[in-house]
Amino acid sequence: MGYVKYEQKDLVGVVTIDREKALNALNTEVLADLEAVVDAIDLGKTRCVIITGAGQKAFVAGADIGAMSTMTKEQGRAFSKRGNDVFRKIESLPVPVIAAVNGFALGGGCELSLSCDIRIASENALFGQPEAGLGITPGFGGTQRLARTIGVGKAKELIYTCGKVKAEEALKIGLVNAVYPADQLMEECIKLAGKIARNAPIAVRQCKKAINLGLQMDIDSAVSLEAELFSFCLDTKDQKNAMTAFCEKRKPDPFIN
Ligand code: CO8
Repeated sequence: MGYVKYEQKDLVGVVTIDREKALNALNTEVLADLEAVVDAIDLGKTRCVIITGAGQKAFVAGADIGAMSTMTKEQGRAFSKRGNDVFRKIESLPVPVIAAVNGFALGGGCELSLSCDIRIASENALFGQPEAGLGITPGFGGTQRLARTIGVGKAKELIYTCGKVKAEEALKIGLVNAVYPADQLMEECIKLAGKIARNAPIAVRQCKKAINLGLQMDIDSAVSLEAELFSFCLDTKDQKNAMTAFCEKRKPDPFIN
């Protein structure tokens, strides 16, 4: 797992993509390491995950262009599938995932951030999908997740023009939830993760499931899924703890996993 580090900070897991000399660009080895680290997360003691890039300059500057430059169609298909499988795994983690975008988030880097639940950026972050300028399409879900995140019109504009989006604009178009000075980014992401981790862990997981799965469904099926997950929560120790405390006008006991 040489290219990806993991640190457990109480209930929060911090994943760092660490290939700094190539601005954390994703090649097959980095993707394999990322998958191994994600697979190894102990969900019994983790309520939120943060993904970031090593160094001050880049979150992830894209898929590895050198590696892609000589790929055959079959190798390209396999590489795209590899990235998509890992990103789907991240998107489907039962706990929320925050992208702490600490610099360039281009191509595959922007796509990685889009597979996370929430994006928080440093002031020097730069987003974009430069693929059309390199003679390819986005290949790790960018055409789909960017359109779902910021709307079809703006996503098409960015993808067709290879436009770059600075942090402040990313905030305006809803690509990120907040922007902080670089030296405060991790601290703020840990704070946000802490707010998530303080809530009932079973409920938070069901909320993520309801949003992610529900958005793929028609509205009737989606609200019915929500009702299922809501009623599932009614039978949990977390709900008994929190609602009993409310009725007794006291704080709930800390939620335990
Ligand atoms: N791939 C490989 N190496 C990279 C990449 C990358 N995406 N980005 C940066 N690097 C390397 C550079 O080659 C350089 O290496 P070296 O020191 O050995 O020359 C090192 O990182 C530092 O980069 P720079 O010297 O270029 O740093 P600058 O500060 O001058 O520029 C930039 C920073 C603007 C980020 C510049 O490096 C750049 O433009 N990088 C490429 C960004 C890009 O186009 N990314 C999108 C790639 S396409 C993609 O991600 C497709 C995803 C879907 C794949 C599906 C597969 C089928």
